[in-house]
Amino acid sequence: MYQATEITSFVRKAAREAGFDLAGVAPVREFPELERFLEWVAAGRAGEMKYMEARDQAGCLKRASLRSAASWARSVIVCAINYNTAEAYSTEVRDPQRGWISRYAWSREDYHEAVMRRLRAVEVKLHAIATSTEYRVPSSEQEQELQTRCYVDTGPIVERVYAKYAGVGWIGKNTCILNQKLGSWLFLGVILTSLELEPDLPAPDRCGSCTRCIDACPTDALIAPYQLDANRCISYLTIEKRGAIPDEMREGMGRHVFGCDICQDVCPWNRKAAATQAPEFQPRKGLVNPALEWLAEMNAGEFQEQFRGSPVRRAKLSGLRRNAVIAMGNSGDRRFLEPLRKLSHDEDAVVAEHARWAARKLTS
Ligand code: B12
Ligand code: SF4
Ligand code: SF4
Repeated sequence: MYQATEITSFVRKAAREAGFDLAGVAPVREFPELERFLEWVAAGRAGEMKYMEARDQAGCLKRASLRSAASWARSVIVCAINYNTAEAYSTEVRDPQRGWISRYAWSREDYHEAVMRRLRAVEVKLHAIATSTEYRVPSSEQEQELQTRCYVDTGPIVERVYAKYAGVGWIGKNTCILNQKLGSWLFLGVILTSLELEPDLPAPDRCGSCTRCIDACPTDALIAPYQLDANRCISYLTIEKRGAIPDEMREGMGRHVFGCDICQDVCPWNRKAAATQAPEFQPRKGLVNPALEWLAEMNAGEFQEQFRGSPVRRAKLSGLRRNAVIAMGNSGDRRFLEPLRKLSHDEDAVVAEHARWAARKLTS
């Protein structure tokens, strides 16, 4: 007898045992928010993130539907883990010589690995239970083998939409998944499965009339409630964007060197967010408010050493140094003029050009 309810409760328990704070199940559907994804890509909001625009053989956007990428999938198990640590907001530092780094990125381990490890633990247990004699699943497709696939970020799926329908949280006006008890400092991970599990109810929207995130965004990236233009988002500019940052965006970036947390810092649902004890998410030495000059002058060897197994590697050395140089220009601290003059002749042309901009900014 196929006991969807029991297997679903078992999965939830397995997720808790693996260290997740939340888990739920969404059915595979063509949810209305996925239409928004099509509009978002068509409007060019993905910037240079070409992987967001990958298409299948029929020319359809892979991420917009699981139909082509995983036609066998019937349910999506969405797991979430709190990564909040007991540190002050990155932008609270007074010292102008220090930068702002988003809290997800100062972690000891890259979240892709930390979350994937836990997903795999759940996946193994799911396989064990689904094939045990007690629960053996007589699937509608005549005992076909159970299929599963785990993703953290890289799969052809808009994770937040499934998180909403799995009851993990609602999609806030800042576009992040927010949970009523835990807030939004959450990483998501998904397990696609061929099992028809019992779905959860979608989480209701609790943003109400609040617009704090939209009002606080320094670069007006939240162009409307629930709509983010990545081209204007500091997170995109500091992490994903290669080469030069458009001139008009540089000032608004403040002293951000990797990622941005402002639209979550201001969210009332994060006021009481608990801090995690998970060792992987505790900050690396020197990374909460890192010294800007240290980052700007970093060489390839130091970068490898300092950021081994860290999400910061994504920006690459050139991107991180470029970001640090912009932050120096935005610091208002003229002690940076001397190092910036040297950096204006850097062998990395991107760093050199941004250093000239920063020096001009400090003297203007
Ligand atoms: C590309 C990407 C980015 C891009 C684009 C962000 C974005 N908002 O799309 C950039 C680089 C900017 C980014 C930044 C961040 N990211 Co990111 N990112 C992703 C990734 C890989 C894909 C996201 C995606 O598909 N975007 C597509 C657009 C269309 O989605 P959307 O803007 O969220 O819009 C949705 C809704 O708002 C809704 N919608 C849109 N319009 C409307 C209108 C109305 C009226 C309504 C009701 C709904 C609605 O539909 C859309 C979905 O189709 C996911 C992982 C994944 N595979 O899903 C991680 C992910 C979303 N990122 C994550 C994180 C942690 C971050 C940052 C916090 C990191 C940081 N500190 O810098 C910031 C947060 C910035 C922000 N406010 O979103 C987490 C989010 C966890 C959470 N609690 O929500 C994810 C899920 C990664 C993970 N596995 O944990 N990210
Ligand atoms: S991450 Fe920063 S730049 Fe991006 S939408 Fe939020 S506040 Fe704006
Ligand atoms: S700041 Fe307000 S509008 Fe923005 S996500 Fe939080 S509750 Fe929603």
